[in-house]
Amino acid sequence: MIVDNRLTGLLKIRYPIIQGGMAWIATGELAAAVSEAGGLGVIGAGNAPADVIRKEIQKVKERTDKPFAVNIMLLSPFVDEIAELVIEEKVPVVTTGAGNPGKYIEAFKENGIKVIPVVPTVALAKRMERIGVDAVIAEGTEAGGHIGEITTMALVPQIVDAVEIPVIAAGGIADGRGLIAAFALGAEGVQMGTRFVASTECTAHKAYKNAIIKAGDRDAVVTGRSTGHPVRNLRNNLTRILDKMEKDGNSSEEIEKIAAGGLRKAAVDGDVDEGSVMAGQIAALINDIKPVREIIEDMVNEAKVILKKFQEELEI
Ligand code: TUI
Repeated sequence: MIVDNRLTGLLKIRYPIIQGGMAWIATGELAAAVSEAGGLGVIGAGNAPADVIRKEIQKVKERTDKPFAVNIMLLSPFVDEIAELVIEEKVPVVTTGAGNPGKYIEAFKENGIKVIPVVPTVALAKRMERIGVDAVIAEGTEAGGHIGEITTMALVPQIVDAVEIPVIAAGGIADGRGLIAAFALGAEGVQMGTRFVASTECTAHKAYKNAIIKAGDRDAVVTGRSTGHPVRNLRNNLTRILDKMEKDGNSSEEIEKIAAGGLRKAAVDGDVDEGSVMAGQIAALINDIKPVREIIEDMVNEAKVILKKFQEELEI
């Protein structure tokens, strides 16, 4: 089975399923597993320097000859050296997050790198198309981590109507129903983060994965709205402290000091009480940890069943 559309053609992948480029979580092991299973695996560069990410790229190249990507987090202090690294290592695809990748696009294009930015608004999607990106990821506010304000349901069709390039839906997608919904909105692919955290191959701490499994529908909360840096995390001691600091009118610098290093604390050390457990609203739908290949194949099979049922029900 293969999905034949513009996105799978562009990226040379079997299924239009892209893995989120999650800092501290999207390591070479996870990225290689997703690419080997027919999706697009993504290494999350986060705030790491180039020498750290070079090792993750080597891991992927050792494990698979299929295409993969590096996600460049544009707020990183190492963004320039990561941009040079992906060119040097001939990484086939770059996704970007948390900003406007404009100043790097020309160099990436010159080196044959496909560029796919995450966009939280229609305006940014249009701007990105104008400067020549290959596709956009329309990420709704349901997503985990650093987020925009518009829901996936409202954002995806608006961006689909505003641009000609392929649109990938992200935020709130974890199974075949989400895949079909995204395609119904006009997307040609999906990006999933939280679902892939709860996978066998993901190297995040067991406690982080279990926090996702245990999460209920109201547990993925947003902090930092008032300071202009909204981030979605699973509710814990840290989110309660950050909430209180915001209400007490602390400056964004003071709040950032408390939040800094929180993702490493949760994802690597397994401190899910005091650390930052970034996850999307769909965490509550995820009830098992399974191999990446199963996540992808179950999802595509579920999508096929949904379509068949609908076709049978549809009176023409
Ligand atoms: O980037 C993400 N998710 C992330 S990045 C991250 S690391 C971090 N941690 C704490 C604070 C800040 C960052 C954790 N999760 N998703 C993609 C994404 N990009 N969501 C929203 C955006 C975005 C926002 C504004 C993209 C572009 C943008 O442009 C603003 C502009 O410059 O026009």
